[in-house]
Amino acid sequence: MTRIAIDPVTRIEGHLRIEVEHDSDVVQDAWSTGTMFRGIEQILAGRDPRQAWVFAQRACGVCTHVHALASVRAVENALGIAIPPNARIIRNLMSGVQFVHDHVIHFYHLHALDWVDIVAALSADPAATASLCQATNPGWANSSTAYFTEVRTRLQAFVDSGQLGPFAAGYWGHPAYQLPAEANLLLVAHYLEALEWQREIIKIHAILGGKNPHPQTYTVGGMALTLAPDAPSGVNTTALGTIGTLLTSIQNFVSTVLVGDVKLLARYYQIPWTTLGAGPGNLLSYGEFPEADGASPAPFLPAGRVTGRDLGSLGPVDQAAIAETVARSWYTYSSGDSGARHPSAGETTPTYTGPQPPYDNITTTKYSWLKAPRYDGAVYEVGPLARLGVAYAVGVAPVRQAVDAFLSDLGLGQAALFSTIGRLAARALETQLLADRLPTWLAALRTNITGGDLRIADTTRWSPDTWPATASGWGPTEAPRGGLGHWIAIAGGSIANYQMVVPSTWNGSPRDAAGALGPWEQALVGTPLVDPTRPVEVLRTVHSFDPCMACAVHVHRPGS
Ligand code: NFE
Ligand code: MG
Repeated sequence: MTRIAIDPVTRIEGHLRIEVEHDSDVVQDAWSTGTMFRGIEQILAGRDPRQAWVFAQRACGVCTHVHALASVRAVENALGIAIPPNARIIRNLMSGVQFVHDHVIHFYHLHALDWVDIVAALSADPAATASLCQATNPGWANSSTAYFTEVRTRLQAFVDSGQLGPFAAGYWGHPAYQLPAEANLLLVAHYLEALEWQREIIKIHAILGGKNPHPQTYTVGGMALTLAPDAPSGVNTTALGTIGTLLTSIQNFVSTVLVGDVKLLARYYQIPWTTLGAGPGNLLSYGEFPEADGASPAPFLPAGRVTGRDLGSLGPVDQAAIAETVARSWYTYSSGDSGARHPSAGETTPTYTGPQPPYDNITTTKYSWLKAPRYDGAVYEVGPLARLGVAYAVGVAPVRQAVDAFLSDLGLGQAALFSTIGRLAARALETQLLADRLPTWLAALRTNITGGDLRIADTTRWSPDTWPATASGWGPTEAPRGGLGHWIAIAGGSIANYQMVVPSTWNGSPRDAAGALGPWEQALVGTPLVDPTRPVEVLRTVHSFDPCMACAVHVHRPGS
């Protein structure tokens, strides 16, 4: 047995160490370590619940607003506030755009280089790359030989300069890279195009939220925005027109470039990557994008659970069944045990017990700043694969069509979804489903405004005088990386307890009190390593979950 550690894992947000033990070049065991402490939950204690979202969304600058959304929902749930339809639609638009933006950046800028060999792209034939582009991304304008000649020249100049920047220290030339040179050049070209594109489309957040990251227009009870066709600023006719134009750009790029590229990559890597990286095979989604109002509005992507890698299975989500253990995490509970604790009774008491640097070979009982969230004691994966798996199980027609078409295109069965490539495919298909859905939400907003419904927030319970002495609630949302929940307890008008259970805590969790490995850890076991000194295969599977440790890393206390 030999141990290797990747520390830090790069092309993620935050600080992650992955350690694996391999034998005969196959991973036998794995440890996922969040290496910095999270402190937002303590910062929130004692504050005004109406302010919580402003602090909470600073959890992360990558999933830029989802903590604000979960936070206002938690307070609204605790105080029994129903938001008006326009606020619901604007929140959907903000979240939908966040998903699309985040997923595209993940594929091209955080994940592609695990599959795309930058140096090999230099030997591509531009004319053959143009043909490949026309077949992969039909109708996309940048598909000429001259264009790919120019991209190759730009890339060559970059490599010749020795200033590789984001391309430095890659495993270039590694035998696990399986793309032909032309596919490498095509994906490098789209890496660069996606950089330009993302900067434009996220202007929707600037229009609806004032800025990005960390939009400023959330409020408990709705949104704090001017809303009227002829308003001098805010959401007026001009703004709606601009959003519409940007949504068209989103649809074009996603359907033509992103989905084509992910299919191309999946075709070349389906052997062996549709049989590796499975994870726990249990999927959980809170559901998101409510398309109606009232107490239990039907979401576009439904809530539910799938178990045992079986899309025929379907169970409900009851938040009472969620609990976190800290047996292997650097926390203690005041009760002295480290077993299952529902988030409403959660405690965040950091207790670092080593190891000390250089941390070689995890031998300590506790090895992560992430807690271990479980549902009914079982390990669940959250994220795009979970959302689409649950939506498939529920029978959501566009999801079934998209998933079935993808699988039949590649000649794959449903089992292939539970894999590293399955996770990439689910993320790309979800991006397309949302890109196609966003215009319907904009149209609904336009109809409301034109029809004279300008309500954007319910302020009847704004004053703490109207609140009960104590109240508690939870705010679920789906963030790009998966199910996100905030739990709040209010007493005397202030926050008595605040707990956040984030997607990357589910997926990146360490072992629990029962010894069960977290999803990343499980997904790594069984992975063959072509060259253990350059473990690109480990990165492929960990990155396929799109880790964000920043959601687990906000306060670094010197000495802790
Ligand atoms: Ni910081 Fe996040 C998302 C949340 S955590 S990126 O998506 O919530 O995984
Ligand atoms: Mg937490």
